[in-house]
Amino acid sequence: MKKLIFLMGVAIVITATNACSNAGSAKSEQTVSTETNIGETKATLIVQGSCGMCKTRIEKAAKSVAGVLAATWDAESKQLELRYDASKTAPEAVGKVVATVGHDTEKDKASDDVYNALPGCCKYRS
Ligand SMILES: [Cu+2]
Repeated sequence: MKKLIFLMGVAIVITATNACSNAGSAKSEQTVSTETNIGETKATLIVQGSCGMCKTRIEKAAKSVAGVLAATWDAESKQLELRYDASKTAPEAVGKVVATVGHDTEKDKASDDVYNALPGCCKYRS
């Protein structure tokens, strides 16, 4: 474990060193972070849900939003990982749509009517 932390430290130092040495010179080198490609941005939303049916419903709703390139929800972590075109949509807009199909997000809550209509296995509110 200590070795791993040490290696991570070394990696950070190397990254920092590269950033410095690149600053003045290599103009042709793109400084694209691992989180963002051109026209594609990543974000993670916390979305409440419980089962595989929830996963299908949440991902379908997220992908229905124009500009969303990929959406993957994990039942255990409750994380909805999004890849989207930031010029077309934003995570907040996706969260609103996900809430309309019955799943609470950090900012938007599903209406009681929609929530109560979910199948029993999908009830996540305690
Ligand atoms: Cu479910």
